Amino acid sequence: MTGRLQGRVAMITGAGSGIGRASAELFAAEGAAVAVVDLRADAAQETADKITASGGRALALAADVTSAQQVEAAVGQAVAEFGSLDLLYNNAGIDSRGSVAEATEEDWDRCFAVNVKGTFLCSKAVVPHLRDAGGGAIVNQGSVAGLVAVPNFAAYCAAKGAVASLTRSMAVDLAPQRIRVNAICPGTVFTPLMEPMLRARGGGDLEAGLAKTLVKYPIGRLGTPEEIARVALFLSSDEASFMTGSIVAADGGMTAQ
Ligand code: NAI
Ligand code: 1HS
Repeated sequence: MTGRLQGRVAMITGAGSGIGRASAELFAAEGAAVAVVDLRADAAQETADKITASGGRALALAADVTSAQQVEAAVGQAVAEFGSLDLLYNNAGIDSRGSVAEATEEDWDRCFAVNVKGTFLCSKAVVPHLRDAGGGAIVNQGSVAGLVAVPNFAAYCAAKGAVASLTRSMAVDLAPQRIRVNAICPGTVFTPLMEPMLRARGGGDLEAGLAKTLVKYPIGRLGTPEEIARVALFLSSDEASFMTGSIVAADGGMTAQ
């Protein structure tokens, strides 16, 4: 199917890599003009170049989602380029390893700044434009770690739990303005974010770390960025018109056990 986002304008954060890049490419292939936001300007540009090379519309924007000023500037540039905004995918995130005893205050603050405050700041900056457009959809990036405990991920589990709570709160507050808000909770997807964690879990051996992780997944494999992108596409599209406040696991059965 194509054209599910025809005529829409989407902003995707953390779109220079992994799930965000796959989503930007898919949204563009489905007809959206995409504002590709990332902390790393070169990575954002690479994603935007891939989209334009395939005949899509994209604008690369360098911004740190933890900075209100940078987020507002990026949103302003996106609206100046594309004329409006209909969709936001709050995908930018970082992990944070360690139990409460091991994690530092800096780990905790940075984890919450990117995953939670970033979601808040981007939503705050985008909502007036969605309102102007007559409504829209926001997808927040949660994690299975926000639904169940993942050992030695204390700050990350807490931050992704907060993203799920924030999603419900936003859904209720923004429903009268015809803005739907849902969250995706992916299980492990092999991206640059996860590789160090998998290696550490295997005592430095990636294959051993993968084997220890796979036992948690009834489906017998990890996810792919494209599989999560397809969930984000569905939640962003009119096909999900009766969904808001939903926390959707996309995890190969990991949290079903
Ligand atoms: P990734 O590391 O491949 O990509 C994340 C992108 O976000 C990078 O390009 C990075 O530069 C950007 N970014 C980081 N901090 C930023 C900031 N302050 N402002 C703007 N951009 C920033 O990560 P991946 O795996 O694609 O993860 C994307 C999201 O999915 C994250 O929220 C992550 O927590 C979540 N997630 C990932 C899972 C996985 O197994 N890979 C599983 C569940 C959730
Ligand atoms: C980083 C991402 O949100 C996944 S949390 C780790 C889940 S598990 O596969 O190690 O149980």
